Amino acid sequence: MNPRFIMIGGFLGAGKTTTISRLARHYISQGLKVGIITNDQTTDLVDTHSLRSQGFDVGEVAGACFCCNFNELTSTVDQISSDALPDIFLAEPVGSCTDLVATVIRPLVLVYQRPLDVAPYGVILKPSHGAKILRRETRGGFSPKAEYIFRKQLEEADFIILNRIDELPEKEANEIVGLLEADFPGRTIIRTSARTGAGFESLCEFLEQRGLFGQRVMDLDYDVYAEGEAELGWLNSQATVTASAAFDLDLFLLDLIRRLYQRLAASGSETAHLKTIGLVDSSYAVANLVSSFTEPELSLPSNCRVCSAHVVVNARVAADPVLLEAFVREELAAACCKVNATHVINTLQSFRPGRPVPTHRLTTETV
Ligand SMILES: Nc1nc2c(ncn2[C@@H]2O[C@H](COP(=O)(O)OP(=O)(O)OP(=O)(O)O)[C@@H](O)[C@H]2O)c(=O)[nH]1
Ligand SMILES: [Mg+2]
Repeated sequence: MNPRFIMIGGFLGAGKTTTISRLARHYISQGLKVGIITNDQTTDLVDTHSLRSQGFDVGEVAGACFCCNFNELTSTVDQISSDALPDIFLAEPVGSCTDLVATVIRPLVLVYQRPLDVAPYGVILKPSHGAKILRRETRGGFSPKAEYIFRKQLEEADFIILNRIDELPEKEANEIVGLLEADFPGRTIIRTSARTGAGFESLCEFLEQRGLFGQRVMDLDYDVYAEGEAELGWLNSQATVTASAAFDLDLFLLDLIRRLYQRLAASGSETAHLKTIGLVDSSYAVANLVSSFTEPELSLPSNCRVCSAHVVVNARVAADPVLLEAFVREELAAACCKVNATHVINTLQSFRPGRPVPTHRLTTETV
């Protein structure tokens, strides 16, 4: 049997990594071998560290999105396959990318030499920003160009995953489903919680389907897409934090995210996803913020007191990257000061994503 290739899309902070981690655990518990492929515009990706810390076999495509770095995607598939061929690949594209059917799924089917059994393409809807965008609220949130990307991501989906139902009142979930049905008629919508596992039976069932999937090639205005992506400041950084007395790693990360949350809120910058991981030997903790109007949270606690940790910060925020860098440098210093720690920033990249130039773009309607 050819390996199954499951790509899970969705906007920044929608829950892709959490969903992929849960799917990986599910498939592994069935005795299947799973390979995960992460993707980012640059190195030091929190998701890669987080998934590897959970024990998964992870290959990372760094430096550009899957579509612009297609050959790196296929060589990562080859690398993961070199020991033993996985039964299932789980792939997470960059959350500001769209046009993935034409630039990733169809080239995997039509150009790549290794036969893959490509699953229906599911896109996760993030309720915090999604509800505003679907309701066409003009207040708060992102610019129209970033919203264009959000909508285009949903348009090309074979099915839409409404995530975070654990915290979404049923009335609001029903409203979002109604708005999705009006804007994207005919799409199956699956309600899930990647946190609790609710709805995952239906998700796994849908992912098992075979047929005419991955066919929704779209008209896309690459100028608007590029400008929408470039409105985001992107920052990846990795630091070593050291103290003479042990400090609580979870509280440290949460304090750092809270500080950044306050700085970004004060500057009126909308957060797409702010995430940080603290790594110590075999323990790790992750803290996140997924919008300016939700609370920072500790998504994966370590329950550890430590004297030293590697701390990786990833920020995707509608803000000038220079400002973002200043905030991260200042608030990391302040968070360290609070626990009487010193720190060294080992790497830091902050930039606006460049114009997407796909390696392939296959727009014919059928195979
Ligand atoms: N309450 C709740 N939180 C969730 C759920 N799924 C994800 N989250 C949280 O949402 C945040 C973002 O989740 P990720 O899985 O990192 O999102 P992502 O789509 O991979 O984000 P990017 O890779 O940055 O685009 C984390 O704090 C998760 O713990 C869910 O079903 N319920
Ligand atoms: Mg992720």
